Order: sequence, then structure tokens, then C-alpha cells
Amino acid sequence: MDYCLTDEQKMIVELARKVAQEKIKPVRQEYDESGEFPWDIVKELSQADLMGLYIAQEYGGFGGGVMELCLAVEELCKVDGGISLALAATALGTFPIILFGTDEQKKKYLPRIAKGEALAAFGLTEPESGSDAGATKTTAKKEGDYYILNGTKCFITNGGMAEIYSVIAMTDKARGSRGASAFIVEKGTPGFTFGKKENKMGIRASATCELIFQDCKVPKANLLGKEGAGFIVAMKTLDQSRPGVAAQALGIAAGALDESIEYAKTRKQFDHPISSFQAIQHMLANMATEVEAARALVYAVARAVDKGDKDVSGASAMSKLYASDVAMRVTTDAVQIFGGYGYMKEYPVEKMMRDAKITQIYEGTNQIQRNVIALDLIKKSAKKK
Ligand code: COS
Repeated sequence: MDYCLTDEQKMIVELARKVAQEKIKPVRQEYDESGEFPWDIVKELSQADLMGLYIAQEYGGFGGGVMELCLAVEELCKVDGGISLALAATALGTFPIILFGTDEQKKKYLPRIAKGEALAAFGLTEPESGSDAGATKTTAKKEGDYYILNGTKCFITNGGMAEIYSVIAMTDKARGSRGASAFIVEKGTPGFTFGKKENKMGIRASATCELIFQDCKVPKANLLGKEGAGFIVAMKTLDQSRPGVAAQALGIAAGALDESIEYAKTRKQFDHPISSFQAIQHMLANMATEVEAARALVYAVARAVDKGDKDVSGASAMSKLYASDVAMRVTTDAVQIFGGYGYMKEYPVEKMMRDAKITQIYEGTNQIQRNVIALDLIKKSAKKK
């Protein structure tokens, strides 16, 4: 199908495909088993200039946007849904700087991220504040030229591996979500340490860990946007980043579909390849249709975000909701097509099914996405009257 990609975008797809096939595919099972962080692949992604895809050229990036990021993430995730998070979660941690950073902050942090010298991460979630992002407990108290951060963030992708963290903390608890502020916190800042590293079901090659702030002194120059704007920073960041999760889900689904087609052509039962059976053909047809529908939605939303469409919350949530549900259905069917072999670790589809699950959960559960979509519909309908 023609997705109306520019020559540059086609080149990005080719570059990402090369890294995925040549560098990631041979090691994906090993990384899944060990749960180690794939620094060698991060180096490959940096050398292929993929780490700065969505960063403006004036800050050392490629000058693309969410669409370019999505194309690369999709391609990488066709092979491995976890390893690409070094890139995708860095984008999540970088968007607050791109969207709300001063020129000074951008000059200081973006070139290192664009070159792949530093990974980034986003610190919003806490043990008692997941879906309810406004219930942040981490505090930031202003003292002279610093903010003193105290609290714990959990489930932070790239945690421990990233050098640069965009962190949400309360500067004024009494004001609820309007009392939250966003900060850039560098690894190595005194009082900033890492806690529990999670042992996960899937995306095992990505690092997920706690961030612990104990009287952590963050310079006031690291405040992102205005004091009290932290919740909006977080929400706008998620509007921008959710198509990336959708692209991750899309890639996993497309990868599982490819594997299923190949397997169905070679696996014989009743003296015939199972691809000749209508039961399998119909499963493949449904999987392919859903993958194409997810791709159409993800690309449309990514393009809308890049065009500067101010009202993308609902659409962005739809892309993540739909693509992640598709990924779960398609990978589950892929395991079914592989039969008993699909359940075994020698074949890639059981890993794809495990990797797919997180896309229905993180960057807002799919229940939260439905809330965002519904509220957006109701708000827009009220405006029409
Ligand atoms: N862009 C701009 N402003 C937004 C916004 C968006 N996308 N979403 C909300 N806001 C504004 C609202 O307009 C409201 O402003 P006012 O106070 O001026 O009315 C304010 O933010 C509070 O919004 P709301 O009342 O909708 O907040 P809730 O506490 O009800 O929470 C949800 C809203 C559930 C959508 C939010 O908490 C959320 O996204 N949770 C999931 C968080 C998440 O994804 N976590 C995963 C970890 S991050 S990897």
C-alpha cells in the first residue's frame, strides 16, 4: 500500500529496517532472557542517526517529527518491541524539553540526546499515582536558587540508563494538579538515586526502575515552563508521545503477522501447508486488516501532531487505544497459528504477545484512553452549541 511517505521518510524506514534485521534480530532472544540493557544496539541507533529523528536541526537533530519517530519505532518493533524503547522512551523524556524548554535548556540538553550521547526518561508515575496523574506526591520546595525534590517515581522506562529526566513534582500541594511543576533532573545530581529494577513479563530489554529523590537539589534554571504548569506539561507530552506507543504496538502486530504468514506457508498438517486452510486464511485476513487500519490511524494522528494541530488529545489516545488492542489480538492469534510451537520460546511469537501487553497499559491504560476520548467528544460537542 502507498502510505504517501516522502523520500526522507522511506529512507528512515530502510535505515531502521536494516538495524532491526541485521543488528537486533540476532540478539533479541538473548536480551529477552537476560533482561540486560542493549547498549550495543543504542550505539547502532546513534550511528544510524535515528536517536535525533524528532529533534530540530538547530539542536543537532534530523528535523523530523512524531511521524518520523513512529516510522522508525514501527520498523524496529517488527523485530523487537523492547529494544526500541531506548529510542521511544527517550523521546517521551525529551518532549517536555522540546515543547516547554527555553532556548537555553534546549541548547544544553537536546544536542546530546540527538547524537545518542544521552538517553532521556519521563518521571511521572508514582506508587500511588498511576492513572490519577494529578495525585503526584513527590514534592519540590523552592529554596533560593534551587528546588529541593523529595519522593519516589516508579516504573520509569530508561530509568538508571538515561542521563536526563523530565520529572513532575508538586510545588504547591494545596492547588492539586495545578500545583505540579516539571523539572529537568540530571543523573548524578546529589540526592537522586535509583531504586528497584523491575523484572518484567515483556519488553525485557528495556530498563524499568524507580527514581528516588532525597533532598535532591535541582537548579531553578531546570524548571520546565512555569511553576504550576507541570500537569499540563505532562498531558501535552502524553498527547505527543502516545502515537509512539501506538507505533510500537503496530510494529509488534505487523511483525507477528509476518511471522505467522511465513510459518503458515511452511507448516504442514493433513499433508497440506496450514496456509491452505480457510480457518488459518481467515485469521491472517483479519490480522492484516487490523494492522492496516491501525497503521492508517497511527500515521494520520502522527501527521496531525506534526502539523501543529492543537487539539490532538482525543486522536492521540485513539491511536494508542486502537493499535495496542490490535497488537494484543494479532499476537494472540499469531501464537494460535503457531500452535504448540507458538507457546515455546524457540519461536518469536510468544515474546511478541508478552511485549504487546504493556502497550495496553503504559502511557495511560486503555481505560484512561477511553476517558480521554469520551471527554474530548463531549467537550467538542458542547463547543458546537
Ligand atoms: N492538554 C491540555 N490540558 C489538559 C489536557 C491536555 N491533554 N488534559 C487535561 N488538561 C487540563 C484540563 O483542561 C484541566 O484544566 P482546568 O483545570 O483549567 O480545567 C486540567 O488539565 C485537569 O484536567 P482533568 O480534570 O481532566 O484531570 P484529571 O485529574 O481528571 O485527569 C487524566 C485526567 C485521567 C486524563 C490524566 O490524569 C491522565 O492522563 N492520566 C493517565 C496518566 C498516564 O498516562 N500515566 C502513565 C504514565 S506516564 S508514561
